[in-house]
Amino acid sequence: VRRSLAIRANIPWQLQRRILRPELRRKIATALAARQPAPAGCQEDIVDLDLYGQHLLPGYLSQDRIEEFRAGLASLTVTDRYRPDLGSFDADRPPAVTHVADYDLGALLKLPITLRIANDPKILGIVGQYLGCKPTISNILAWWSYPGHAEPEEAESFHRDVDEWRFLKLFVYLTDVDPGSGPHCYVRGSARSNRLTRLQRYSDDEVGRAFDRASVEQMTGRAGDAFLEDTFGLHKGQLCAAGPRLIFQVQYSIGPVRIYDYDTKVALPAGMDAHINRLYCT
Ligand SMILES: O=C(O)CCC(=O)C(=O)O
Repeated sequence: VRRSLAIRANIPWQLQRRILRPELRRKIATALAARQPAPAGCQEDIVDLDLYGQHLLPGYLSQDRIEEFRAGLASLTVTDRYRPDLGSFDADRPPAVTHVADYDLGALLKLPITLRIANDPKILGIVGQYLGCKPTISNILAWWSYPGHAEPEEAESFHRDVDEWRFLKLFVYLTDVDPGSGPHCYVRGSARSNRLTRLQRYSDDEVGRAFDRASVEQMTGRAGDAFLEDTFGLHKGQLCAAGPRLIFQVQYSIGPVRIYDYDTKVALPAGMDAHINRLYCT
């Protein structure tokens, strides 16, 4: 019974994964967004998000907030999302095989800064404008990427996320990210392109043949730099050649991403919107 319920719940998710033409996805998303609560106002010019799929927020987190976040994470352990059998370990002592390791969602939600950033009115304004409705926070992650590997694993190769009809991800660097520490990589304009829409991983050569080299953006930056990105566009987290990278991510969508379970919840902090936080707060 549990299995058939899970499959039934996944039908809307499976369906949206079959419609891969960006313009048709946009039309369906616009119709769905119109049935949701209206977004708050947006003060920012987001033409870059509409045209290229990215909006940069340099120096987004102040040094104090970076330190607060890093101090909160310091007492927590992480796990290898692809090798859960390795159990949890200290972030600065990863097993040699581990490429990426995540903080536990429950522990992350207990850090007040997590929901404070996720509910930043400036971010919510931009996201609401892009989605066409009041956003729903649909995933929250913080993870380390580690050096010491010759071959990319999973999201370290180009791919599209096909999670929901329309969504955006906020990426916040919590360490400096130079070319050796696995800068996030994005193909600007690809979220609106019909090229390479088959659901698979793509090599750098395939992307290089399909898109102009100048549109492939290497997101180096300082701790505190952030960007909003439509990751239906082609992207990857590159292999770290030298040092590790710590990143925080919040995903916003029209509704839930139906392959995630939303069992982990905390009390809704005072002043935060119940609809926006409905999947993570009671
Ligand atoms: O690690 C990265 O920069 C890429 C992450 C990614 O592929 C994603 O969040 O969808």
